[in-house]
Amino acid sequence: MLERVLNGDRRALARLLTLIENDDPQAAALLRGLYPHTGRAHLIGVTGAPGTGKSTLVTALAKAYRADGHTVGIIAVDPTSPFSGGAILGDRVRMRDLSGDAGVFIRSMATRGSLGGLARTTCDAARALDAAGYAVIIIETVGAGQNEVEIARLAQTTLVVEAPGLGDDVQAIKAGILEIADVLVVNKADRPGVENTVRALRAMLELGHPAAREQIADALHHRAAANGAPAPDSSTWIPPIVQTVAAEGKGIEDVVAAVAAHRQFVREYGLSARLERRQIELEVMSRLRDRLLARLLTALPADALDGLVEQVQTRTLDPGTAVERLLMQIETPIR
Ligand SMILES: Nc1nc2c(ncn2[C@@H]2O[C@H](COP(=O)(O)OP(=O)(O)OP(=O)(O)O)[C@@H](O)[C@H]2O)c(=O)[nH]1
Ligand SMILES: [Mg+2]
Repeated sequence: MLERVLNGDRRALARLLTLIENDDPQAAALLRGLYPHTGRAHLIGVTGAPGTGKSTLVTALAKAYRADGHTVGIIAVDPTSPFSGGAILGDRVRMRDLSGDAGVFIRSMATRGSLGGLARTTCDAARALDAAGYAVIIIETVGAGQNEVEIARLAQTTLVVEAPGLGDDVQAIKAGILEIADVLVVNKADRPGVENTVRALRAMLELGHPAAREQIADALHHRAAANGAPAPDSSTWIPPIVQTVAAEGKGIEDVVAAVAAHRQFVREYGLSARLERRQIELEVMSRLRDRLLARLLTALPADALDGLVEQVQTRTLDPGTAVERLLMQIETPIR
């Protein structure tokens, strides 16, 4: 199966993705074998509020990359619920233009209720596509929750998609989603109010550099210091704002150019290795946390929480002490 995935066998790849999604032990073994063959694809994250046109944009981007001769893998993440089959179906319909193209592989992933596991599952799925040889991998997620931020961290370039007339132009900004943007796409530029959206985003960018930018600036500063020169002002990546009408394929080449410019910037300043290192650190820690938590929880008796919750509710116990009591019940060593 490993060989078949590496050779780009679509059925083997689909099967592997199912194993990954189901957290099957076989997936771990296969991923171990695939790992040395990963790290070649360019991962692009696409996120934003529901209905901003992400899937339409992803489809248009995939077509553009195909026209340039690149193979494209698409992962549409649906974190909402196991009952949102409709949304997934919608994506399939929207992306049907791409079906029949052997150079494109599309997969929808759902959480199946495993909170926190979604980022890991998506990461593994992206690795599978990477090992299977897809040159560009696009990951679409909805919204601005912790899951999306974590998923965006997997990507080398993250696009945040906004659209005019969603009622509240600063909605996404409040959720902190701008901090993860490498490229800001204002889609539905054919709609009224597009200038307001662009203006609001520009004002936000001018308010200062969010955390992610500081990290890059920090890396640049170290590099400049090593060369005995102060860091140049042009060395901070400011996310460009690109307007598109994804439904009509307008502005797509500008998005492709912005993604390429971001990639070039990251390479030019020697940031790729640094950012990857940081991503790996976060991933290993997050996997460790998940595993430790799962192990500790299985060590607890099934009814351990019930009595304690009642005591906390009746104010005979405080939550901190309740946790101490739970810890005392975990006798199994961690390993
Ligand atoms: N007017 C206009 N409509 C667009 C444009 N791009 C997409 N749409 C429409 O907007 C609707 C939502 O598009 P999707 O691509 O499904 O949006 P999405 O962000 O993927 O939606 P979710 O995945 O459900 O969050 C569809 O009816 C699209 O046809 C655009 O540039 N202009
Ligand atoms: Mg979508």
